[in-house]
Amino acid sequence: MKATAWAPANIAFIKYWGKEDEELRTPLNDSLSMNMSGAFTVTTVDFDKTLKADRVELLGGEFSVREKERVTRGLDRIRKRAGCPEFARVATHNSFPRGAGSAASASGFAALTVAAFAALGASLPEKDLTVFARLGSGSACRSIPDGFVVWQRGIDSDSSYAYSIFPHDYWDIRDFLVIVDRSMKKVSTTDGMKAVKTSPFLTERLGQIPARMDAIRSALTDRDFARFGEITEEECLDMHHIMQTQDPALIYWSDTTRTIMEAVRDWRIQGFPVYVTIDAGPNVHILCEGKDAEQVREKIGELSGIIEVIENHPAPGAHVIEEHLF
Ligand code: 2P0
Repeated sequence: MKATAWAPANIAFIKYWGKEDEELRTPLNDSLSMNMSGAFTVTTVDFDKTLKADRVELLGGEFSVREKERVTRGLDRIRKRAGCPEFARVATHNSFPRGAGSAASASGFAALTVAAFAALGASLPEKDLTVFARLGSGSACRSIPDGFVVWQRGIDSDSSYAYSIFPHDYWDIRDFLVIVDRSMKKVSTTDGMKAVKTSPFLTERLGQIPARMDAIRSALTDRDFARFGEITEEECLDMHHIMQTQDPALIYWSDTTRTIMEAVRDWRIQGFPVYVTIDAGPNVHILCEGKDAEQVREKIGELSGIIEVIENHPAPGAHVIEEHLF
């Protein structure tokens, strides 16, 4: 009744910002992401009939009451599906700071879903696993399939699932996650997204997403990095424009965020094919191709105000591993 899973965080190139249904966490639009090799969660789940309640533990940190309840609700859904009445002991370890954008809930719910079903001996199709992960945290569904992943909006819960479009070894894109602030954000993504419809620009954004999805898929198919980077930056700025024009406005960038965005633009003018994307926080993802990684690493080393850099290449999706946390 015990199993452990590894799950990557993922970085979205076409972003999820806004829900169709708050409870089901179905999104307003399709999104597209890449799994991150260096930012991941390992979770062990043990269903134990001697327990009187779930015991949920974050190694090297502390879950809030709200986070623990969210994990318990996730376990309840899994218990119901697998027909198991037992409570579980859960231990989780993250390889990266929890305030790093939305990454921890994505890898966290992907790892929890895969570990819990494995502990119960239930083998679900990948599609169903992505739906269960999505119910815990929307972006978590994208951390289950391999490599480069699309989460389709769908028309209901069952049709809003994620699938791989290219495996992790398809293209050596590097994502340098530049941490400029380790603290937890003041407004959670779940709360921030609730106000999305107050932005007067949302309808326009949603109208542009299908063409942007087609364009980025064809840039990936052609391995056209400049095209891929342009679409990624355009999309990042568009999502932050929505955030900044919501009521109340959500401004996640810090001065260091802006300085890094400008530095990357300068590097591009100097001839380096390098682009940025930013999630719901001040940290910056700097993207380049593997062949340029060494030079970009050096350039990042010259920036000031940086706490930590996590270098990522495309990673496999969530999977069971043999080594348990307890
Ligand atoms: C994304 N984000 O596509 C975007 C970019 C944040 C900015 O997915 O409420 O933490 O748990 O479904 O999954 C953050 O969303 O939100 C997110 P919930 P989640 O990666």
